Amino acid sequence: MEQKGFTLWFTGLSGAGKTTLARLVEIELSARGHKVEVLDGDVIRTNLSKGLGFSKEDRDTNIRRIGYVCRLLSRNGVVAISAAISPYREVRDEVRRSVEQDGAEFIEVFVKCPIMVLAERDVKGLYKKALAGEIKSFTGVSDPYEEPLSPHVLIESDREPVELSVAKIIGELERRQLVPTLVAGRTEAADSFREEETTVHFTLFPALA
Ligand code: ADX
Repeated sequence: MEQKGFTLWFTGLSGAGKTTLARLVEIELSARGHKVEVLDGDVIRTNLSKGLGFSKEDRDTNIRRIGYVCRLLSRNGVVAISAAISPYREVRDEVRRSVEQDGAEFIEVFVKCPIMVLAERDVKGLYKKALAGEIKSFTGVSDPYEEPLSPHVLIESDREPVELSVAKIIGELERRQLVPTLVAGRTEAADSFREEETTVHFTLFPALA
């Protein structure tokens, strides 16, 4: 079966879990035979968007660049996964339209987590600094975050185990027939591997099978 490219677009505050989920979904989709590329905000800002800051203009430029790469990948059969805050609705919608223009699907995943929980966890120590006024224009503290109005998948990362979040995302992709559904742990791709007597591990979470 030829794999269809598409764009899986995570959006949410810093620390909400976008990168973790993107990486887990990447592993799962790779195991099901897809070519996958993750475009992570923190990483992109060290290369493709190096030098950009956090003004609205720079964030929009960052998102347009990531969106453009997602578009190119998606139309060439690759699963493009974006994990950037992408705080502005209008630019997210612009990217969605450009991906769809080329005939690929764009699936928006909102990783929702209350700011109080994020500030409490503060894995990178940035919320403390932002709340103390040491970082200006910090998303959710002193800079806007526009929640998606109707995301395709809603993840409440402070309330659900990560396995459930991954299952919800994979479930949405299966429902759209973008990824093969596992039947008792088997897929078409898996069967063809078996014919070649190769052992492969298909899923990260057997409970999904
Ligand atoms: S976006 O707004 O342009 O989509 P992006 O996802 O690339 O943001 O980068 C966000 C990351 O940059 C955060 O996870 C955090 O580590 C870091 N960061 C540094 N300064 C800020 C800031 N002012 N607002 C948000 N994130 C910041």
